[in-house]
Amino acid sequence: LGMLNDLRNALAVGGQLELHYQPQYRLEDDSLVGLEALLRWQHPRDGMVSPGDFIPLAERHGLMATLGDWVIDQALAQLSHWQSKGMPEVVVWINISAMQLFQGDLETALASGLARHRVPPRLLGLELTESVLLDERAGDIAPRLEKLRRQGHHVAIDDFGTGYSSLGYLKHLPLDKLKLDRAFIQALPDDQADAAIVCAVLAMARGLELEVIAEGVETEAQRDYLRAQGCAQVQGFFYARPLPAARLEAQWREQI
Ligand code: G
Ligand code: G
Ligand code: MN
Ligand code: NA
Repeated sequence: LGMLNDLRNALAVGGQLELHYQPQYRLEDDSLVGLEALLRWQHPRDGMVSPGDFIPLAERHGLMATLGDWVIDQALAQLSHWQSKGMPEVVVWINISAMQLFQGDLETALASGLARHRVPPRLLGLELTESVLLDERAGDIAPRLEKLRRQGHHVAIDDFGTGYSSLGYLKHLPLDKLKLDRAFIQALPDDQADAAIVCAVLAMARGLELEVIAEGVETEAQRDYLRAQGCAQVQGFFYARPLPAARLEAQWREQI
């Protein structure tokens, strides 16, 4: 409960939460095409706390709407800042939790943020983890996603392949992109089972006209293998770790 009060305090006082940004590259020409925004909490005593720890806490104790709204606002403020500095257009992808999708008013939070920061919706992508689709409240997720896409957002399924969901949803849900989970990338190119799964997902995605990004690319051999198999995009420590906005921007400037 100490942690919970500390999180409430962090949301109230500001200055402890931060978004870091991890670059996403198109393999065809190594160009920067996107950034994934990842939440970081610098706890005043305990140092960096992982979102894997405090997001579940926020979800259990009714703080997720506030935290999610903060992420939306922060990402849009950053996009607006980069726009005003004339940086090239890239999509910033934020992670959306099940709670945000089913309990809060996500559409309104997004629409008012876009208007306030004067950012076009196509620049803010939404990542939904595959397990969201299994959520018992997910019965009517298709119209929700349809609405978000009508608002102009791109929608990606995060951690694809790890959620125990049936592939049938790919037929019914309006999606733009699959994020192939890093569990399938780690042992490439040697592991024959992972290689078979990755190739099958790439073929399936082509047929369904979905983009694919491979997550967790850590080695040159993994990158080369994914390129040879026609994977469009990659993200991972081989290219860059998630970085604070200012550091990311400095590296980005060197690439353009
Ligand atoms: O960055 P890291 O590996 O520590 O992230 C751990 C988990 O927290 C990942 O599953 C990631 O998707 C999730 N996460 C990171 N930032 C956010 C965020 O802003 N919102 C939500 N809902 N999840 C996030
Ligand atoms: O669940 P999600 O895919 O949003 O999780 C993203 C998390 O994965 C982030 O916390 C990020 O730090 C982490 N991550 C990003 N690239 C790599 C990588 O190449 N290797 C590993 N092990 N983790 C990564
Ligand atoms: Mn993600
Ligand atoms: Na993932």
